[in-house]
Amino acid sequence: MSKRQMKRILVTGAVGQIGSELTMALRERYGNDNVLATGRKTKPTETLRNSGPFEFIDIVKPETVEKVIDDYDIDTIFNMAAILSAVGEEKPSLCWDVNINGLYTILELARKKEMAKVFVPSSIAAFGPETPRENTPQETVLKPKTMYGVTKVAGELLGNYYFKRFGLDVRGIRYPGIISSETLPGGGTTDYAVEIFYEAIKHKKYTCFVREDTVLPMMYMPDCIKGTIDLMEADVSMLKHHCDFNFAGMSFSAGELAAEIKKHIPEFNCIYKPDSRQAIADTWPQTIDDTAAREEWGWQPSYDLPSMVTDMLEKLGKRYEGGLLA
Ligand code: AKB
Repeated sequence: MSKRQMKRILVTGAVGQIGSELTMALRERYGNDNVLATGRKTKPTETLRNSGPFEFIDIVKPETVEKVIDDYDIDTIFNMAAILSAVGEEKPSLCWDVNINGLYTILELARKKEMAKVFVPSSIAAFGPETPRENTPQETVLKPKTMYGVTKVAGELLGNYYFKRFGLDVRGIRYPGIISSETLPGGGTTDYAVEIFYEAIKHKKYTCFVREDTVLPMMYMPDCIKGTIDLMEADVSMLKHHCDFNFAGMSFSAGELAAEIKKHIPEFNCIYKPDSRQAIADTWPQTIDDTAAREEWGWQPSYDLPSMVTDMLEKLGKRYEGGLLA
């Protein structure tokens, strides 16, 4: 296993919720011109477009990926392009195509071109109803009941296989629900934990699509970005795991989140009308044991529920006042 550094980075799914902020953080760290942002069809924001290179690609069309890898002399890929859990249940075939065939394209190109590193995100969706829901262990039952979860388990196994079989340095994290103020998530089960902020500021009310007592693991974006980059920069000799790190920030119920927002916006009212996403949430863990991440690469989150809510409301509030959000 080589210990090559990341120098010329490709981010797929760079217009998405995590990809957009990850790209900006990587540009700050590795230089704007060294981080190529790519998307499939959504137009990038001006910030993303003007701060460094941007190209449209489709990860299920290998030739479009290979072209940008060659044109930009890429040695590292953060594969953030994905179909999330709720859309994955509506379109299972698309979910498989993007999350598995797309990932295979990325791993094969990375192997053939002897790249330094590849980041492959997994998710708490890799777990299922047979998994212990409290303090979910690192090594446990992986029997997801969604297509998204199936692709996440297969992605972890595939990444670990490429590491062992071909010596490709593939790394990955099981992301919880990610809460952020820059780009809205799309098509996930944990999206309510972001939408609630926009609606609380704009309309002082929100209809939540999971029950009030639904507890899920969540994380604030600054922690998510820091953890992702820290894992990728960790010395490979310290890692016993590779593509399947449990990764925890905080856990709270939808009702606890609404109550915390209400402390800042007393008029805010949240009502609960569970839809089909409730059944997905009910198969996922409530709290996560991330000892392996802490021990192997020093993971330590900074935000808890009160500090995350304060920061989110401050950031979104400023964007509304500045007319940046409609
Ligand atoms: C989703 O809800 O599908 C994602 C995830 C937890 O992976 N946010």
